[in-house]
Amino acid sequence: MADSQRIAIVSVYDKTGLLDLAKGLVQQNVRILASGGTAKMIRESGFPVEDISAITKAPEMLAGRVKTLHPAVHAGILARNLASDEKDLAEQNIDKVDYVICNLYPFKDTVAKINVTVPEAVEEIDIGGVTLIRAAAKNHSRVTILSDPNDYAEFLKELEAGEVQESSRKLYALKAFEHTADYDAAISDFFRKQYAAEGAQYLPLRYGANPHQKPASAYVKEGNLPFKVLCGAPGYINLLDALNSWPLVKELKKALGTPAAASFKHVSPAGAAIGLPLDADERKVYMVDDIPGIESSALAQAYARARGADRMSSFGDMIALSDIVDVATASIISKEVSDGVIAPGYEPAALEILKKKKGGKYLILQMDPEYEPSKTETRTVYGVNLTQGRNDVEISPDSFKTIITPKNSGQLSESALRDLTVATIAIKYTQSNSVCYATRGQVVGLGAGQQSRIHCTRLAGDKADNWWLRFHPRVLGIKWKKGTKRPDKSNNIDLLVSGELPKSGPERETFEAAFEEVPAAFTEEEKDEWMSKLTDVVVSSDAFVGNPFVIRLVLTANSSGQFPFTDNVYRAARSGVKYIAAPGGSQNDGPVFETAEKLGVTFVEQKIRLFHH
Ligand code: 93A
Repeated sequence: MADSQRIAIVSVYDKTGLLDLAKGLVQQNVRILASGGTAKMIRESGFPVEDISAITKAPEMLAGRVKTLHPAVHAGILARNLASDEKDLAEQNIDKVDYVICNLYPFKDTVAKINVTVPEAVEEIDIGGVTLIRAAAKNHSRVTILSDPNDYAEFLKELEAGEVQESSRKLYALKAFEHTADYDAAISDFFRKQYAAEGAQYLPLRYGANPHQKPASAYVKEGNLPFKVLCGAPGYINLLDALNSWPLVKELKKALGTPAAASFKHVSPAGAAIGLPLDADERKVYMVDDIPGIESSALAQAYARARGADRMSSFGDMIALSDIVDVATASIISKEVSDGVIAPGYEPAALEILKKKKGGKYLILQMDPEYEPSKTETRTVYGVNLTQGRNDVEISPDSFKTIITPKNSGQLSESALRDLTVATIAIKYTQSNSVCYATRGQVVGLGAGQQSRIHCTRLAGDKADNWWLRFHPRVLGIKWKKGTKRPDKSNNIDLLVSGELPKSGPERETFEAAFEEVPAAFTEEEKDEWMSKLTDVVVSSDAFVGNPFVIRLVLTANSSGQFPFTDNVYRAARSGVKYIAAPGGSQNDGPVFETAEKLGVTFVEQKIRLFHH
């Protein structure tokens, strides 16, 4: 064999374009060595080809399980242009391989067949081909690896022109590594479903976000899932809620040192709170005045507040609790319509209470409190992988040190720092845009997922107003008809305080039927008068409140010389807001700060943008 003759190893399952490739290689005087079926097809077409055994001196064995696995092949591929490698090859009489053309057994197609067995799948696990591809890709500084028949034509063009360029070899190597990685992922995916302990590393789900979105599952690639299912069967959205609400309560507890709770719906909090004692009105408004032991359970107080913030939105919630669940907390949950709970543990009696919910199907997840997710996260959207560093920024009372207005003011009060921490950690786990109003250690209004910030501010502000109107003596004094259920009470109170109550018609009649004495609708004056009593509310925003100034200024700056779109500050102030925390840096900062100053609102620059999707 002349030293100069280049060698190609060809071993392809998908034989598309094989004969054109062989023809091109022959024209360039490349020696072709091929595995059984590949060699046969080339030979039958009249092109010169040798079997791999010409260099291995060993036949294909084990019904094809060993075809190319041999030092004569792999040393030929892996050898570098180093004297020591050349010496090793010469001692073993092995020639260098220049080109490897290989594609793999169709594992994915095989396992996609209905009722495929493990032995059938096993036979489709390509070993030798993967080894060829990885070896050639590893040594791409010298060797060209073609793993995709679509690349043959371009490869031959380069070959005809002289030699395959380094830049091409690099791209082919990348493609080869992606190919084997994808292949291995398909194999582990198949065996995870077959062999992984169900509920430990892998959890099949009935369906995804909607019943037609099948199959669905939750899994980790290493170790076990960080939670155990103690009762019920989680749905896809339950897990989205659980895995967003758990870090919220964990961070809240870490930041403020108090048990924390969150009530989630559709991957945003309806409420979140820390455990602060409840006064008599709060116990009534949050419908927990009959819960034994609540006065001594900070966790129960936290959930009462989280659930009480927006009872309409919390209907059917996924609950996250930072601490071991006690009987008082479980007793509140047992009375509410809820889908599930995630917590680091459960007292036995509390677990018994929860297991009785929903006819024994209530979802109870036990979270490993020590679990730390990896620093990067990846998701696939419409077939495209998106990857980012996890948002592991820590929010604490120290995050609110940069006070912009009023100028020369001292440190914020402890309660302001506490509430800003609650509101800001809540928005860290809220679908953007988001704006959160908080007071008394709890969320009282949260605007999530609005494309316009002012709509978030209004939505959250309206919710905060509704929350506060629920403390109005007229609401506290409501006399319900006997047998009125908790959700109906919440709905009717919401109709009353939101101003959505129709004057007449069937909805009005249903409303009236719930009461012993029908409460009068609130007049605007009554509302205003009551709202004026709400003070010391804080607001946190996940991004600039003055954004996007430039576009708006150009389009709509008014002739009075006043800057418009300080609207967020004006709206917040109407709901008793005394503190606003938001990232600064918008070109509209100046007017926003001036407006805050004018309205007696303390503006704190919280420097980190907290978009969440
Ligand atoms: O069973 S294998 O893993 N053992 C091997 O040594 C081996 N070498 C190449 N399968 C092996 N191959 C694969 O055979 C290639 O990846 C290719 O998909 C297929 C080509 O076989 P044939 O040339 O006999 O059609």
